[in-house]
Amino acid sequence: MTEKTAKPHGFSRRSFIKGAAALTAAGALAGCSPKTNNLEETKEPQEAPETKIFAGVCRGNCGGGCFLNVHVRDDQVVRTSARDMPNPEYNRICARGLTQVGRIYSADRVLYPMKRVGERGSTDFERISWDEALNTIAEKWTGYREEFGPQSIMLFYGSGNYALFSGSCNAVGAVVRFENILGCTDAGLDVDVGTGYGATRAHGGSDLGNELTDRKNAKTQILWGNNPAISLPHTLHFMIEAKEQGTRFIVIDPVYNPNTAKADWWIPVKPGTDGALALGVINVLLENGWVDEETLRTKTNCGLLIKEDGMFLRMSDLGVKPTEGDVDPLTGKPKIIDLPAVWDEDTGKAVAFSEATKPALKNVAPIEGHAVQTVYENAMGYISAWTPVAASAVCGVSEDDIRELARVYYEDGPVTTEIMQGLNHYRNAHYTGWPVYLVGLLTGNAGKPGAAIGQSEEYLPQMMFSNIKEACYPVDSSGKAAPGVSGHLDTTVFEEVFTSGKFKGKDYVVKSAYIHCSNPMVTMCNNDYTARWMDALEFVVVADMCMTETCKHADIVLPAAHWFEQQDIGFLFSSHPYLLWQDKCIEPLGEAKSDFQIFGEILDRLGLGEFWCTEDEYAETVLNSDYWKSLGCTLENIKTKGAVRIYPEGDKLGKADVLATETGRIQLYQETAVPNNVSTTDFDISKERGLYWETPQFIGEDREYRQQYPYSVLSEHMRTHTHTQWWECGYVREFEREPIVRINPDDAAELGIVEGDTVRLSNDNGYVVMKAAISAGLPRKMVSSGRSWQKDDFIDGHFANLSSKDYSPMIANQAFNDVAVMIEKI
Ligand SMILES: Nc1nc2c(c(=O)[nH]1)N[C@H]1C(S)=C(S)[C@@H](COP(=O)(O)OP(=O)(O)OC[C@H]3O[C@@H](n4cnc5c(=O)[nH]c(N)nc54)[C@H](O)[C@@H]3O)O[C@H]1N2
Ligand SMILES: Nc1nc2c(c(=O)[nH]1)N[C@H]1C(S)=C(S)[C@@H](COP(=O)(O)OP(=O)(O)OC[C@H]3O[C@@H](n4cnc5c(=O)[nH]c(N)nc54)[C@H](O)[C@@H]3O)O[C@H]1N2
Ligand code: SF4
Ligand SMILES: [Mo]
Repeated sequence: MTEKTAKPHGFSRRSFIKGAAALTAAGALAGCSPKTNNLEETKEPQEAPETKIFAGVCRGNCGGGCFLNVHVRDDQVVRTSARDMPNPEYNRICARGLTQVGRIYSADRVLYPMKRVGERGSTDFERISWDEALNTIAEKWTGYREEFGPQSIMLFYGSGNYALFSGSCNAVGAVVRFENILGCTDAGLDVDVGTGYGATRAHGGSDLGNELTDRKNAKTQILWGNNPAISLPHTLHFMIEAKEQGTRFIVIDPVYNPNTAKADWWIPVKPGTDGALALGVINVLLENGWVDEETLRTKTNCGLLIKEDGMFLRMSDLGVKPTEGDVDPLTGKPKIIDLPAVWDEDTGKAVAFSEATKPALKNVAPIEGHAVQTVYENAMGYISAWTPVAASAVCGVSEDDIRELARVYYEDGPVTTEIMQGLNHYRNAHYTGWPVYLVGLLTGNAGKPGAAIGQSEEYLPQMMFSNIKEACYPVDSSGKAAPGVSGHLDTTVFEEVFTSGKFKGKDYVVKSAYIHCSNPMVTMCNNDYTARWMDALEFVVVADMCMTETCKHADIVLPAAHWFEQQDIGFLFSSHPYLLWQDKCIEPLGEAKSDFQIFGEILDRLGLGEFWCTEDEYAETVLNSDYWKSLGCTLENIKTKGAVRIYPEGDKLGKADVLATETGRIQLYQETAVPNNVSTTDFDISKERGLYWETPQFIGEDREYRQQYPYSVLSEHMRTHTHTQWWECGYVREFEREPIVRINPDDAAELGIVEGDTVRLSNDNGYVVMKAAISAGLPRKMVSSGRSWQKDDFIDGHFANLSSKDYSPMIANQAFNDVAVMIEKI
């Protein structure tokens, strides 16, 4: 497609842009798109260069995946604009999408392979050739592999690019094939999994969200720990349009922010205490009989019987031999079926739960010598303590408001509850997730038009229907399969493992890391710790588009091509149901290469090139599954149509009639718990079986730590950055020049701080110095700050130093907001 442009007057556009590119390559342009000043005018009028428009996908981890037009003139990207989706309701772009040009031609682009010649952390690098870079990697890695084994190389990848070939989709991206061929250690971001892990206890699976276009069917929509105005800007209009059509808009958030400003009702909960709020709501629902007995008996596991050892009474306890079911794809063995029993009041017998017409909810006498308690009794034992009075004392929401919220779920449905990560970035996130999801589930507010709970567009389930086996575990010509990764490490153990060469008492040597699509020096908790683990490694390679704080700790930096400099497929988004095609719009700048190509060239030099393939072959393999075929999701279709839906029109994501739990029902108790944290050796099972909630580790008002450090710290996902991305974009700098911390006016007055003062935030982990701003949107004793800045942006210290790198033994989930500090004016 082409666009005729106005004839440029007076100077040759072609020569000026070429000149600008050369300047940029030399690092002389300050992170902006080509400028038009100081250029000599040519006398000869020239033909207007043609503008070509290509398909582009904006695909950092803002969850957006906006479909863009990339306007190219003279082999230069000159502009981006929103591109039409098949359903125009999904057409979107934001200020970041509009400033992509500033990233491509940023002075901070990495244009050539570089090797470190100074200290780790310094900017002393020297340009080297691709041959030298790849040969050094191959030589080092071959040595480590031979001496210590394949696990001695660790692949760490983040969320920089949600695309199939060169990105970081952790389900089916080519990066997964790369690491399985290497047989290396797998590592990545330990983030965003706490609430979901807890929610899984309630319903067994992933989110129960509906497509965003369903929002208008809700009578009530509740944002519970979600900031779409900033974090998912392309989704907010669905919510606001529904509001305009009469859907009530409720926001549960400690902060008065742009979403709250639009709310019909704002519920200002204390940070990290939503679990208490939800338990208070459940208490009201059950005390008032607003969850009817029929629901409790037939839609929940409340009738199941718990023995004294905490395990369910099963049919085998009653002498019924277990049977074999389908083969479990994970173990390759048949599943053993030994159903939990209930006491059926209709027949006066203990039977398999699925046989009973009226499972007893309480007072079941011992059965064949087993004293039992029902799940209902167990749950009520806990819930009854969470009266509105008790819940209000912890979460700060009034008793009346807790009762009113319960009433809304009971009477004002269908209710859609939209949850993102506001509940998640605390140490107690999984204890919060379970009761919060129960509120929606117990009131029937899931799996129906207008009724849903979770994130509206969560696509991991669809990705899992790909042909992962052949795409990610390739076979060579002799029939030998790629070995698969040798192990997984969570960040919390990196330093210990890298320095001791041991993991859980066994030898586990890691010598080298390859960092792909991530900036962990800024994005992982505790920057000092991240520097320590990176520096504990002998050889670090970072592939990035720009010279991040992480690159500065690398031995070799590889220039990754920008998204528009390569073909790819946008895969895994949270805001629309499409796979999107990315054209190669321009040649990579400098000597940049696509990551897909880099992976292949590294494997070639390690003698493993036979396992690699072309991009088209990769896509065709991934999409070669019944699921994708049934939807017409072929490579050909994606290339020609640009956008192809990933589930049928009108198909709800959040089917909640049969849940993915053992009983297919809502759970209020589970007998076992598997930690999602590889370093865990021990945990307290008594906290993990039934409902249980505790305050966050550092910001809980009952915690001693808080006495010394009275301010909780919220990390804001910034409007101008997607995590750290766009830091290199000059336009963005013009909007937001430096980090600031926002403080409530009364707190500021108490501290003697006024707008613009320099302040120091500190705690046991570290400190940061930046400017203060006064904001009445924040509650007392809670401050907030954008979390995407790099070390050089701060007056002193680092924001990422305030957080602790440790997490709950149950789940590898970094607790970015479980941070308390003291504040001094300096
Ligand atoms: N512009 C931009 N967009 C992004 C990102 C980005 O960096 N920049 N990052 C993306 C990623 S990976 C993620 S995970 C998402 C995160 O997206 P969100 O989860 O929407 O963002 P957060 O800012 O973490 O928090 C959401 C809201 O929760 C509130 N909150 C904080 N603590 C609590 C609490 O204890 N209880 C309740 N009820 N609310 C609380 C905050 O005030 C905020 O309004 O954003 C994605 N989108
Ligand atoms: N304090 C605090 N920290 C947080 C959070 C918080 O709320 N508070 N949120 C956390 C969350 S929710 C998340 S998801 C993480 C995200 O953490 P990261 O994934 O580490 O975040 P990004 O800053 O997006 O880093 C991506 C990097 O990949 C690069 N990149 C982009 N595209 C490509 C490509 O195609 N190839 C290569 N090789 N590189 C590419 C970018 O330039 C960028 O440097 O951050 C977490 N960190
Ligand atoms: S940054 Fe996110 S919202 Fe903005 S254009 Fe890109 S994908 Fe869309
Ligand atoms: Mo995230």
